[in-house]
Amino acid sequence: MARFSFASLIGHALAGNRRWPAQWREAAPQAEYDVVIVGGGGHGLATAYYLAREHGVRRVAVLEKGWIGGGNTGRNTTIIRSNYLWPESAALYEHAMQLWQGLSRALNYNVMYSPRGVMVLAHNHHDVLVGQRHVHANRLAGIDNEWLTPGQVGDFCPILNVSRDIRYPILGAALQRRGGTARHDAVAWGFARGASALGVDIVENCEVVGIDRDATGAVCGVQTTRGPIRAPRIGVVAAGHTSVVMAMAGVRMPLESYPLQALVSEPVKPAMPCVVMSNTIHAYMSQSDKGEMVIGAGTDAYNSYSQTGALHISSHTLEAICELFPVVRRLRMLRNWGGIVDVTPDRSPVVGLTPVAGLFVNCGWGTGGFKATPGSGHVFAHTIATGRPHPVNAPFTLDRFRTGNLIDEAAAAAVAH
Ligand code: FAD
Ligand code: PYC
Repeated sequence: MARFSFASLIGHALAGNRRWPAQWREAAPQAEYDVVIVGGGGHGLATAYYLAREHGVRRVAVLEKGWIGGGNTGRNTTIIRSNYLWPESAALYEHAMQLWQGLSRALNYNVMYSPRGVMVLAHNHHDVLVGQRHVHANRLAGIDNEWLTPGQVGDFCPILNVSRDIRYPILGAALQRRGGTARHDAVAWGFARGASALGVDIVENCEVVGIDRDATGAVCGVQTTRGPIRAPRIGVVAAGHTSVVMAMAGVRMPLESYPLQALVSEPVKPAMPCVVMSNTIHAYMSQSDKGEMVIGAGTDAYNSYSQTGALHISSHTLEAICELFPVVRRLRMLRNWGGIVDVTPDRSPVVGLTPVAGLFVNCGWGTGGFKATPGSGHVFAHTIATGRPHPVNAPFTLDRFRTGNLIDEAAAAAVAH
């Protein structure tokens, strides 16, 4: 019988969702599993789903300290795109893009994937050069991306102010037409329901507070607020808190945590046909299916674990948004919140093995991991099930910070620079 935890319902209410959560089976923790996943965000749930579906590993527990999807998964601005610069990243995000296209059907759950086009604006000569370089690199890698003149930008998004005499004039834009959005909480619920139906235990209100290692140094279980659990394989997918969890196994991570915030307006009739991003001025906008303008800001300047964010950051974003989209000036903002993102030195994720046997890590997605959710779960499940990386995540090792094989995506990673 399906049961819903009180925390789930409160969480959904706080997040402003009026729809009842999907029917996954919330389980009590067992004493032993084949795999424990630490973190019930989209990436952790997707990993569990693909472990069960593609690798037949069904004695899996997803341990979540709060409610599923209550971390960055339920707090992001839902932009999906694969227009990253380097071939390794383009392959990773394109792998996810391919899965997004059939995800609702695969999960039998509408994740509301909407490829309405993502436009990245250029406001100065440097932006134009960087944007055009991305367009060329993407096309060489077989990924759609095209350069638009200011006039074409205005045609694609009529509510944008393309006048030359504004503070942040638009000199052109890169457009990925297959880019778009999906409904974030539906992604968590869809993967949770799919995993649960395959026998995965999803345990909410269960914080991992320790990682146990045996005499050989390999992991052998976790300590949680709901008791100890034995498992020979542990996947850490705890965005924002990865360093804290990995330290429990004695592994030091090259990560910094920052608050990143977003806002939504009161709902209005459809006015915004696409997604518009401005990396230079840290302002992003799309319109949700409920009618809210979904607006994203930049990261705070200082490290923190606070799920809010500094007021001057969102004020700056709203000033820029009002100049770019004069039509929204009189809209009232309904909600403002923050998430905690963990950022690596090269702004690319780490998905793979660790120096500790049986311990795997998936982290460092920074400000841009929502778009990767299905692809990340898919390749991480492969890595955990086989003990080897999938070809797509093979370059995203922890070891690259020792060898120097960095994948520098600072210019493509939206707000993480
Ligand atoms: P999360 O959803 O954060 O899940 C990690 C889970 O681990 C959490 O639920 C947490 O409670 C749990 N956890 C932590 N510690 C423990 C523990 N000790 N024990 C048990 N559980 C634990 N990405 C995009 O691609 N496009 C965007 O437009 C975009 N916009 C963003 C806007 C904002 C405001 C924010 C904050 C992020 C944005 N992102 C975006 C980034 C994206 O949200 C994240 O990269 C992605 O959701 C990470 O998913 P996850 O499943 O790894 O993490
Ligand atoms: O990764 O596209 C992105 C993004 C936009 C805003 C935050 N992240």
